[in-house]
Amino acid sequence: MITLYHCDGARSFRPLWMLEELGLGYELKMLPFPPRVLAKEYLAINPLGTIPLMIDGDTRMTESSGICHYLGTKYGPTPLMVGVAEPAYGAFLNWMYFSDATLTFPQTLVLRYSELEPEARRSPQVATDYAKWFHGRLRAVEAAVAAAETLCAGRFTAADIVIGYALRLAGSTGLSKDFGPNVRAYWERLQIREGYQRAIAAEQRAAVEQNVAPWVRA
Ligand SMILES: N[C@@H](CCC(=O)N[C@@H](CS)C(=O)NCC(=O)O)C(=O)O
Repeated sequence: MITLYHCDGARSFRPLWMLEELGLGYELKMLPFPPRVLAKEYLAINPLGTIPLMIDGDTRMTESSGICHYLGTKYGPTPLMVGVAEPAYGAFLNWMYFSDATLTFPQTLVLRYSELEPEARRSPQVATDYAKWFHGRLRAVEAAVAAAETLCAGRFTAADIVIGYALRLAGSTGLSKDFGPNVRAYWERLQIREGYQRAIAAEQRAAVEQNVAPWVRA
């Protein structure tokens, strides 16, 4: 059985959504955010203290987009993956890496320096600079979905899951208000997918069952 450690609304939502799209069985373990502070026992399982952590037999992974890639290749074949023989293979891989390194990273700086740090360490300058950086990087998505329903390969793939999560996060960092029209419409399309809605429901159900309160903003 695959085990996924998750916090409400965190990057671990990527593999959760992927698991739902694939229809795989899994155990979802909810933690309060940040686990490094509020669930210190978690450090014994994952010394990084970050989520996600996915355990599948002897395999342990902590990179959200990498876990989606792993699940798709290990438990496929599935149209969610783009194969090496397909023309969109390079574009697919680029979106997979872009999702966290380029599109989520600046958002974490916005979140950290506008909300997570104690008041004295907050920095409106950093938050503003990285919000601009995020919107600059988002231009790639705005262009990609200008004339297409999905990012690549002419179908919904794991690339849409990992980029879709960055758009979900933008909703909670206040950055989604400046989405361009194509990104806005694309994000609306993603949210009506049954797999997305099942993942949201699983997240909410697990939080209630495990009595883990959602993350409350300062
Ligand atoms: N590159 C990693 C980043 C993992 C990460 O930083 N996760 C955040 C939550 S979204 C976290 O655990 N933050 C709490 C902390 O750093 O203590 C990924 O894509 O999964």
